[in-house]
Amino acid sequence: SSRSEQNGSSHKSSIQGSEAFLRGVLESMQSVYLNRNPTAEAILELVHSAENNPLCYDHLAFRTFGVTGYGIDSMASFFLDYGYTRREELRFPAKKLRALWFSPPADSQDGGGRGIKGPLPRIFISELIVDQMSPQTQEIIKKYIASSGNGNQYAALASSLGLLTWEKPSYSEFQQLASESEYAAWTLVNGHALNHVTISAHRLKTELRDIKNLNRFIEESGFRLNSEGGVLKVSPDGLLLQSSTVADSMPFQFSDGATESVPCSYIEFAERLVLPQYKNLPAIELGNADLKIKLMEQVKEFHRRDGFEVGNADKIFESTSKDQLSRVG
Ligand code: OOG
Ligand code: NI
Repeated sequence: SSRSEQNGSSHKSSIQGSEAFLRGVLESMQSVYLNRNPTAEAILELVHSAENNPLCYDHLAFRTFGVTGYGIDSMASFFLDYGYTRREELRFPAKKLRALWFSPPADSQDGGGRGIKGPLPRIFISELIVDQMSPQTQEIIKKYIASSGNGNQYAALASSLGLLTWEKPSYSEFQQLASESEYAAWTLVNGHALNHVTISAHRLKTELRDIKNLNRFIEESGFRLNSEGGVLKVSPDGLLLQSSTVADSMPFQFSDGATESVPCSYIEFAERLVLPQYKNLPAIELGNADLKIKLMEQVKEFHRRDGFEVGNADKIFESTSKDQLSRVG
């Protein structure tokens, strides 16, 4: 049989070699994520059925401990090897975090499907600046990192298998980290697991392509959105709009036998508006609704606001915080 049949797709420019492997790894990371996070799974299903159209991912995000060899680079190396390009750095001094984002290979395929099978997403990887933590917290983080051996070289593998590369911590160690940095505590128990996937709102086809409608739809369907600094996070230029759910939580069995609920992952939504220099594409001026829709379809991702925004991200990090998880209503 032909290669495209073997891939389970009738797409004529079937995806080959390294890109197929990259997509396979992302699929595995996603299946770990969907198994652990029923809210994310339900929302993907809900938006997909409301749309009756394939949905695309804007980005995927990971967290790491910023200790030499274990930080952003440990996860980034996989994406760099598979054609991603390093982009801007973002700093969060109050949270003692930094992040980098990576854009997908320019020559990658559209994918022709939904989610991971669509256009390849951006990648957002952050790290805790461990040497700015208290000595106690640093000691715990370094102990678990040491227990992982060369685990730092297998961050992507661990993520796609849903495994921690280090031993399970005790509950008191988790609490010590949580008292100082909820990000640190999250990373200790979730490791390299996908922190969130982000639905690309502007690439939806129904009125849900407007993130305000999407947010209303999600809330009316009974899901809670992260309210930190307001549900809708807007960049200073007004062109990057983001929102996210409050993370699901899961029982975690600690090494001392205690089983306690810990935050897992969440799902995010992002709408990227058309950049001012492309605003005057004829579509906008014509006032002919049919023509406008047709021409708007000519607007490509590169015509839109790219990248991330510190002010938005700072609030989105709170999607796994105790404050948001324990919020009522
Ligand atoms: C990442 C939060 C920031 C974005 O898109 O700006 C973010 C995290 O919670 O690890 O996702
Ligand atoms: Ni994000």
